[in-house]
Amino acid sequence: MKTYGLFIDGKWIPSKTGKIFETKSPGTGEVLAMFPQGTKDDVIKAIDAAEKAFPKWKKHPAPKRGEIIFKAASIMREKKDELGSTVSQEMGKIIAEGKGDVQESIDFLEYIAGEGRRLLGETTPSELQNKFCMTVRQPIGVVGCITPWNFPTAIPCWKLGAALISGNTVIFKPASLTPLCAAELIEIFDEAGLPAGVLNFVTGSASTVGNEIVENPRVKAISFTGGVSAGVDVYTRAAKYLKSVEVELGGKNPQIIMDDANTNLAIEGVLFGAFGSQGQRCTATSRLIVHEKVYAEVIDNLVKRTNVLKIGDPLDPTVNVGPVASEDQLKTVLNYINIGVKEGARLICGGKRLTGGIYDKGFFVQPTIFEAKHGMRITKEEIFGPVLSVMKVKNYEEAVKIANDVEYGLSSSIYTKDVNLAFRAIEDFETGITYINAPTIGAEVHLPFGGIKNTGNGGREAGTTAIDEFTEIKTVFIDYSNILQKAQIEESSRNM
Ligand code: UN1
Repeated sequence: MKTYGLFIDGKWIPSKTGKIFETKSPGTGEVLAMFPQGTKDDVIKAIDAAEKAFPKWKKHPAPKRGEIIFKAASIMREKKDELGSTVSQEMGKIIAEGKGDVQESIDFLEYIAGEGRRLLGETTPSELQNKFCMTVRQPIGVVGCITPWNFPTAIPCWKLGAALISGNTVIFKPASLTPLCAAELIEIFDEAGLPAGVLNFVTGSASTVGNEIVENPRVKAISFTGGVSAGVDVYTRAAKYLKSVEVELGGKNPQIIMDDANTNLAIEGVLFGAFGSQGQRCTATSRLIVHEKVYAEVIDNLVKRTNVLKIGDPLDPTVNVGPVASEDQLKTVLNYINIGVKEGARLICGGKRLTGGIYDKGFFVQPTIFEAKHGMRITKEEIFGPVLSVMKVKNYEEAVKIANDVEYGLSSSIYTKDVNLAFRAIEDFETGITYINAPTIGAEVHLPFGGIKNTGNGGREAGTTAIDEFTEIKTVFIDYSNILQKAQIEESSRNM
């Protein structure tokens, strides 16, 4: 059993207290590795190292920074299977999705490595003669990246890749459920040749490690992905120091099936969207809104297809659904199933924890479907598990009204062959991401990712927007006229 340290100033070191915690497989309960319970002092040490490394890293030309990130991507490519298995073992998503998580990491690192040759600013004309105007991007300094367990390699790579290419040095705190995936990333960045102190890794609790990252004024920007209440807490506490903060939070993502849709395709889509990664994606489909004309047919087929999904060991390639990520997660999901039943939603599929044999060792819950009425808690609150609420509607207008009547706004989907309706949906859905004839999951790294309403605070990760949260814009005026030129001052009064 390996006991990891903290990674500070280019070295793996133990935490001062010597306290450790275990990371376990949610499928088998097996302990996979041990990690230090980091302290406030550990974070301060990491900040010292990151501050010391910053001036040199900032001066390291961005394309050269890109070469290191590109190298990390190619090492990751070689280790894709191994790392994909770690993702599945530690987080519980099935192996195809574990490898997908790693592929998304590789894709993003390759994409953002190229950003080293762009990091674009603007040039514009001046209102005065012989004067040149432009903007350049500069790194912010020491930044904090706090990541969730549901995409244990991809989301860290979105944040670390964008922070590093922009020239920042980083304090990285992974979720305590998936530190092993994170540690393997650190080893890869180290092997790729990242200089000491540029990327520092501190494991431990949100209340100690996370708190110090958020509250220490020397950490200039925070990138956080997680739940809404934690996100609000991070955002408000960091506000005291006027830190730049980007939070990516929850979702209650709807898929609409219209009466003209290819219903088989739509059902395949919702199975993947609702039960992929056991519904533990911010983008998971948790509401299915179906036109009354195809409702009976959709329900019938959906239930048939859900009932044959194979639930089990996420490393078994024939398995469709793995365990949920933790005992807490299991409790939350079962609690919501209970709430649904009590609210009077009709349970039409699943609804139980699986027991007996291998199931006793892990946190396995059946993919669950309710026929629900809009307004019930299960149709409004983020469950983050394999629970789908299906609702019947008369027409498109009613569907959109229900789709939008939640606090979140991350992803949405509509299945229709009507091109006019598809374009109306793009305009009408109150979400940051909309899919036409595809499920609510499956974002690609070269496009912006994020949401509106309580899903975030306005930023977008990935895509051309990835570097926005990690760069300051400097506006530059270069006057080559050899005279004092005055902007905004009328010609006639230019005599001073
Ligand atoms: C998340 O759900 O937290 O859209 C991130 C997707 C992924 C990213 C999701 N590629 O499914």
